Amino acid sequence: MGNISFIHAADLHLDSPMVGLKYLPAEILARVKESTFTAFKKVTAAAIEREVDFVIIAGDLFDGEDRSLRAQSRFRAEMLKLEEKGIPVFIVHGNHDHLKGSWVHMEMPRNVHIFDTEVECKTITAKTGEIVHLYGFSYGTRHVFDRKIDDYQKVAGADFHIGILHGNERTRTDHDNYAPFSIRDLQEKEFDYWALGHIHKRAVLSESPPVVYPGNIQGRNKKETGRKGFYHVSLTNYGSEMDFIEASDIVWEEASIDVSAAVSFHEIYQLCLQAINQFRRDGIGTLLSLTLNNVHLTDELEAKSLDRDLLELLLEDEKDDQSFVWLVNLTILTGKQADRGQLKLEANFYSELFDIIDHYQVQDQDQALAPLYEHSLGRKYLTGLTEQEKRELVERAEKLLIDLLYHE
Ligand SMILES: [Mn+2]
Repeated sequence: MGNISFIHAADLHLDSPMVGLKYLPAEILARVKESTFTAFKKVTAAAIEREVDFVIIAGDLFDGEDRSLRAQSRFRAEMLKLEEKGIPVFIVHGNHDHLKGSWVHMEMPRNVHIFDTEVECKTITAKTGEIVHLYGFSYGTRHVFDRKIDDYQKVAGADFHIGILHGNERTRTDHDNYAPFSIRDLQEKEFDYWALGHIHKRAVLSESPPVVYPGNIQGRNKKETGRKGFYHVSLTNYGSEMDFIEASDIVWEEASIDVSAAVSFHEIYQLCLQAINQFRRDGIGTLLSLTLNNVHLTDELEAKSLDRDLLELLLEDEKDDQSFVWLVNLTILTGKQADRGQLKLEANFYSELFDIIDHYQVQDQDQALAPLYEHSLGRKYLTGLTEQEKRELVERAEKLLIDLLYHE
């Protein structure tokens, strides 16, 4: 019985602009901006080292529909490395890099096979002589809401059948419902593997056959936490084996620590250092959001230093460290952090408050920020906030409010 092995990656988002990070020190910012490429190099290096039969990339190779030339040329360089080793690459384009976008076209080497906008079947013969059918389609436009899954039809004559699909498993309501499908839809096709893309959080939706979102290869913001990477998959006639390989060069993390036992600035500082060092990993950069809960310093001078000096102190030696842990957020809370449900039970007032927060509109926020953004000096130096930054502002405001209100 033969077996085949391949790499399944998705959502490379090459040259992602990494918005909202301009305040990072130059060395770290440069590393973050390079990180999607660094991560992708790990994908191709693994393909070569593990001598796989082929590589699948399940959509969103490029972050923008204009596919920067820088991103294309660096992607092409990686493809050439694979061509030299005789490794074919099968690609579908997703909602981010759909085919209607306008970009300066850069020719890819012959080992690169790109699926067209209608579902089609491509054939490859593995090193062991096994014949593999791969099925997939690329997004012709940004918004594809059709049930493309209905167009996937098994074509006889292969030892293995692999579906490639950039789309949304329909219960995942927090994502755009592109090319929706259910797990049952996929299982009914009786393929041997489903290589999915679109959802950036890694998830194995089914084991047999494997239905897999590998997640993106490099986190792009603080919502995309944890180690990111791709799968090395082996299929035999008896089943499958999957090996997750980390690709991320920069990892986003979040943590909160209870500092109620600390009685001095120095003790809190030590606890922070401890937390930071727990995240330090050799050769990997970490961007950490840290929350301190139950801060109670009675000495006024020490308490003031928390706001004024702690962050700066914690960042001091990080920028020169290859394995840095950089605090992108330090939230200092004095009260207990109770959750919404618990607070609502305690007083009606909280239900009302959360209602107001949930219905807080963009125009309210713009109005609140107007004195800053319409100030003659402010206007000159400030760039607008992204949707995500606006949401974060509201989240942080909620935390602060609760902290102040809930103070014992
Ligand atoms: Mn994506």
